[in-house]
Amino acid sequence: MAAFVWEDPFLLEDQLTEDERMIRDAAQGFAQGTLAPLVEDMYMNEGVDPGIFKAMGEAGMLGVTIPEELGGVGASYVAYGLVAREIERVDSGFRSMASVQSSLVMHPINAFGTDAQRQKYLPGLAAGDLIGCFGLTEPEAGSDPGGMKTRAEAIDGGYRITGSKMWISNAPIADVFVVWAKSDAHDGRIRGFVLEKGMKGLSAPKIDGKLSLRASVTGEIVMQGVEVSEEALLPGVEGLKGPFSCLNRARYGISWGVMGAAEDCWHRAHGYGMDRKQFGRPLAQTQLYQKKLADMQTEIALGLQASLRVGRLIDEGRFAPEMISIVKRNNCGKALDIARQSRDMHGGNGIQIGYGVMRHAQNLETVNTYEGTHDVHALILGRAQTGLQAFF
Ligand code: TGC
Ligand code: FAD
Repeated sequence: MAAFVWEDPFLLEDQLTEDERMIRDAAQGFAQGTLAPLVEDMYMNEGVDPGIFKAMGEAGMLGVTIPEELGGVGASYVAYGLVAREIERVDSGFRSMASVQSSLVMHPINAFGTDAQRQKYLPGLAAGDLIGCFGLTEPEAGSDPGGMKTRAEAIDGGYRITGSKMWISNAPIADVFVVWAKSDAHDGRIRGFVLEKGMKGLSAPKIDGKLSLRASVTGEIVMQGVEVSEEALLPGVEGLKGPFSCLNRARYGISWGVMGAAEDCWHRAHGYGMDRKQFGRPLAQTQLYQKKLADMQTEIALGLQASLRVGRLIDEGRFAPEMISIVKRNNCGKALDIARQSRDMHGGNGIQIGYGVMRHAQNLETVNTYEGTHDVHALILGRAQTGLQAFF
């Protein structure tokens, strides 16, 4: 019989390769050493610091799955998930910055771009010298991106792009904008374009007043007849499968990331309950408190195991998007429940920034909503098992 490791009930550690453990250890060192000291100030003051991208780049946190010759790390999707878990253990906003850069900007340029686009953008994005954003959502097209209004009209030698994108992570500080538009030159099909900061007619105002994900800057993308040459088009994909295949990767990373945030909330609740005494004994010596810790441990162990399985299937080229819907939906919903529960278990102290748990809970409200809401992923899974479309 083996000893039970309460922090790692199914011995996830044993299931990782040596390379994966090395990348995870580097991510943990970076997240705890560089990001953790910044988080309270960034969160309280809605800090915006492009230098964080540079630090992430230097630490090898950007483009984990992108080939080394293009500046990336050339590692597995499991390694990418482990990095997301360590960064989000500190804050979902920091993970958001990194996963947009890696999965939503570097991936489409690598997978659907030309050699010239890869050489031009990927090394700078991997180093954090360039910051990227991904514009799919619009004010009137969120869960239903097929309803987008942004248009690319054909002009001599290129395109003129008009429209606006809403709720775009990194946009106010971005140098590189991957945007999706219906292209008149391609029978109205959705195409991807790479725009650059400073182009005439392009702006990205910051969205103020967020009560969640405050360490990650969010903005609009306003395109008033932005004229680009043919070189801005991502030639390798058309239709919604372009943005969705980027989302597959980002959603998968989120499924690991939120488990990192949940683990932080669980460990904080555990530590708090061991220290804090009421009625003459530690809170952790009460049945209700222990039941809550057991629930957290169970959901996290199951969630991590599921993400690891999906990661292995991605690495083997055997994944289906619905698998990712299961882990994105389950792990986000469970992490949000765990963060709210941990906040409650901390009593009054739980609302204080210094205890971290309410910040995680507020962040996870967003993570449960973006990249496909909890309910939209239920509809994807419902469609897969009934063959019946329930979106409309
Ligand atoms: P549907 O008819 O289902 O599909 C249209 C075409 O797309 C293909 N497809 C996929 N391809 C690859 N991967 C997937 N996951 C795919 N899902 C669909 C599909 O095969 C089809 O291809 P084709 O060749 O036949 O045209 O499209 P629909 O319009 O009915 O879609 C319904 C629905 C709800 C599934 C979809 O619209 C959806 O997922 N909505 C959620 C929107 C969303 O996730 N937005 C995310 C915006 S980005 C973001 O939030 C970033 S936050 C990042 C951060 O800060 O960390
Ligand atoms: P809606 O689609 O209007 O949904 C509202 C509610 O209705 C939800 O509960 C939803 O589940 C429900 N609903 C919708 N359709 C149905 C249906 N058919 N049946 C039943 N219920 C339904 N987008 C980007 O493109 N790039 C980014 O970088 C990005 N970053 C973001 C950062 C933040 C901080 C936030 C908050 C959002 C970000 N988003 C980004 C946008 C995000 O993806 C959308 O908010 C999300 O897809 C939901 O769209 P919506 O907000 O328009 O909500």
